[in-house]
Amino acid sequence: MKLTGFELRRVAMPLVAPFRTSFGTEHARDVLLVRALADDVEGWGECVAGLAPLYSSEYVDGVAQVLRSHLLPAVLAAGELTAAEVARVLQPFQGHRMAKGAVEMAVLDAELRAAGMPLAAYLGAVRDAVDCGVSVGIADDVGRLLDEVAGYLGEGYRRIKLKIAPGWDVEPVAAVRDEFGDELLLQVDANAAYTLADARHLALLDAFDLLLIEQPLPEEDLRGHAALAAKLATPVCLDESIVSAAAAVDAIALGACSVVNVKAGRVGGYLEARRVADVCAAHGVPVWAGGMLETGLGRAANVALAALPNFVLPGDTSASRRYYAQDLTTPFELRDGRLAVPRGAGLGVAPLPDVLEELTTAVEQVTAR
Ligand code: OSB
Ligand code: MG
Repeated sequence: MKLTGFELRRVAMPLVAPFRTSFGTEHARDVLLVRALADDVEGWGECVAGLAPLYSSEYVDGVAQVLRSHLLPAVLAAGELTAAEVARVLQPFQGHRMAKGAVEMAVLDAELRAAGMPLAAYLGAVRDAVDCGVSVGIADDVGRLLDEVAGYLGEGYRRIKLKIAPGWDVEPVAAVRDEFGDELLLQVDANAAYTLADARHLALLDAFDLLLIEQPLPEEDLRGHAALAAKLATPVCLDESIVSAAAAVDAIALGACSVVNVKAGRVGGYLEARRVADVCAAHGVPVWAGGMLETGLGRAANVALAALPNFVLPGDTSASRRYYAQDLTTPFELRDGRLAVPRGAGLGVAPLPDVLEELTTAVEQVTAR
């Protein structure tokens, strides 16, 4: 594919309700979209970085800066290239995986559209619909949490993930288990809010038969996760720590996790995400598709990823309405607790032109120099 340029676009996406985690409360996403332009085709990438570097070191203004000054000029200077070659062209630049992932996604969408191939088929999907869970933020009180969970279960979600933090862990988990019964697939996500000194407290969660506890300790603390995993009956799953397939291999070898949350943005793109799933499969470690409050663009790609063979647990691939009153694409709707894998070429979805125009706050062109 010979690219003629890129467009960087910022889109204001208000959330239907504030989303509170151990690292902060999000009211809206300031989404950075990367549009890859070629002669006869275009492709869309969505960057998952948040407003502030709270989940990871990347944040949306920083991503825009590294894209315009470094990454996009390098891709344009490389001339003819395939999406699979984008990571090699960007390899000299350290880190900035969310930025790299957004570029690769845009080039991949353009390439697959030109070839008439759906992303799911390209990645090796084995399902045409995926089981969906929902990630439930920290609530003001347990009563409100139970109402929220009841609403999601009424919509058909097949698994509930509760965000936890010190002071909001055993009590809400016990209440949800008590209210909705032993059959409910239930897991928790700490977003790195605990320390190894909390091991005895976290072991209290063992009583609730959770599918997993996600990222209890800081991103770089693989040894701490291994030590914690040895003290818990609840399986430890890693999110923030798994920044590459190599990191997944190390984490598994150390005994730091027995489940992995796969997010393309966090590992530098959907191709590396597939490698993460592959190395996990080789070690008998199940994976599931995480999410970063994506619009319909990122959601389409996450659903395609979740259709791969080793994605055996329901993902954080929720319907559009769980996040946005107006999605950027035709909304994803839950059917019997599942989302259909898009069938069209590339992402299989594109921004609705009027909605995109209305929500766009800034546009910038980056062309070859
Ligand atoms: O840790 O999985 C996480 C959202 C933003 C940043 C980090 C996380 C999340 C979620 C929501 O849990 C997942 C989703 O529904 O997209
Ligand atoms: Mg997480």
